[in-house]
Amino acid sequence: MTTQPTQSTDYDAIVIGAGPVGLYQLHLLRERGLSVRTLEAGSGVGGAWYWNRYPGARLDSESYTYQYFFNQELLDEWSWSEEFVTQPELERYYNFVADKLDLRPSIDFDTRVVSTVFDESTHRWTLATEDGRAYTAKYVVAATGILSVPYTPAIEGLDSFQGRMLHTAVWPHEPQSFDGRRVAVIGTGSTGIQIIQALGPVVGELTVFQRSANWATPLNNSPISAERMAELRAAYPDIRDRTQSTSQCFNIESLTEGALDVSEEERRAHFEKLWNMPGLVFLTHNFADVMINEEANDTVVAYLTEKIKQRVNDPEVARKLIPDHRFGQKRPPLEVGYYEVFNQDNVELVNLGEEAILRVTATGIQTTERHLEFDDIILATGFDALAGSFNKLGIVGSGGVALEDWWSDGPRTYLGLTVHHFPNLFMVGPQGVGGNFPASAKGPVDWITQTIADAESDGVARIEATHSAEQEWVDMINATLQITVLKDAQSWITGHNIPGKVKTNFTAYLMPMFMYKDKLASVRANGYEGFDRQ
Ligand code: N01
Repeated sequence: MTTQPTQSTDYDAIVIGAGPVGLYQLHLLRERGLSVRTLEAGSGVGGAWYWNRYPGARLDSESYTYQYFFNQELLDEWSWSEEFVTQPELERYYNFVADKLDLRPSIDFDTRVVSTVFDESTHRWTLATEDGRAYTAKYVVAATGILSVPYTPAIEGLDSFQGRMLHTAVWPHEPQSFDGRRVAVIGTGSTGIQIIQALGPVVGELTVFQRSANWATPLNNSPISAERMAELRAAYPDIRDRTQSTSQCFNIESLTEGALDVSEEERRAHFEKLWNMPGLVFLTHNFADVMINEEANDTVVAYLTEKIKQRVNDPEVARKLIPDHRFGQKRPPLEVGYYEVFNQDNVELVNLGEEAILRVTATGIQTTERHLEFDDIILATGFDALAGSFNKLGIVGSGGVALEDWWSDGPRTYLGLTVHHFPNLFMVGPQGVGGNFPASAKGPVDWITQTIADAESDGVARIEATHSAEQEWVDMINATLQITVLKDAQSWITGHNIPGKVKTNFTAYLMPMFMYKDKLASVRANGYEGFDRQ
């Protein structure tokens, strides 16, 4: 559904993006009585869950931990069909929320922001859209998501392919059949793994081009019966509290003891338990030291290596599927029968480290060894993550400073929400929110709302992070990285997925989320410490 702007294009606040974070932000600011407009590039709500509609797209947080908890009617009237629901159900959920809260009249769909410029004399932002419209607002909240700019690698000849070429992050709305077809999938991150296991049983032939293997662990999904749904509903207050008090905003916490503090038998018993539990538990319910102690991490790696070898029939294929990075250095995907797909006669795994892609041709892919013919090539090659989502908005702040230039050494933020030189601009961006994203974003979005409300009631024309507060935050982010196994990670979180993107400043807040929320509260309690308010 498309809503064209019909009224004034001057607002108190503009929210960019109608995904899980943007919808909540729009609702809160509207409730505070501000005039708010949301600008959304897609034709519908849901953000990531609007765009990523490839076969097999599914949550890896428990559905009922990913939902909104702030509104009782939403909780009462929505039921989940599975522990981890698929994209269509989640897209329906965000449509249900948008209708229930009557958000749609405040959203301009098919509206892609291409420039966001601060006016020093009025302290207001002017936003321009791809189709030439303009909006002005005192405040801008960029809720564009951290994984929203699809990345297409510069492979020679990509445009010359005469078959069907698809990118998972901009998947067509029309049903796509793969029955009996010869399909290539490039990329084996969370997305690639989900689509490979979904297509494995239906395609004629499947060739998987893998640059890096991944430590995928079982999703252990199950349907939610009426009885289970009733139990969950009764437990919602506890679930809500846990998602607001655990390190990663999941429903579960890490152990307190380290992997090396227990006997080998106890360690193995815990790993077996995790193997049979639903969800991201190898990250969220593992020993306390797995992400900070390489020896502890090695014990997880050894356990998961054994599992891959047990599940893949051909030892040579199993060897290719065993990653050469530490557990958790890339976000671990969850799988349902992924490894067994490679036991099928019609599936081939091409390890790009041993057989590189030279070019795409009109009929297929030329590697260093041979030419392979395909009907379809699927790019599951991920995103220009984190900074990429914000650099795309053409943000130019105070003194004509462009965000892209200010971030030439990587993201610089204060609290993962604001940037020096960019007054009255908030973003749910790098160096802040993480883990179970909507749950983790709740506190920061509440904080942004309160900060704007306080600025309004205090008669503040502009609020801007100071340079020193920002530098301190960046230093803390970079120092924290050094104590974790992520320090030599190669992933979208470090920019290694894209040639030339790796920068000095790290992108993620790695401390427990409850500490982050405490920090936000103390900044406000101390009169917006670290901000210049005029
Ligand atoms: O993207 P990715 P994603 N030639 O960057 C490969 C979330 N998510 O869309 O690892 C060949 O992880 C690249 O190789 P390498 C989740 O947070 C959640 O899969 O860079 N291959 C990699 O294998 C996730 O982490 C769900 O060496 C190339 C793949 O493409 C994040 O989104 C589902 C290449 C990209 O993997 C991103 O996941 C899906 C090239 N030139 C995603 N360039 C849930 O379950 C890149 N690759 C909720």
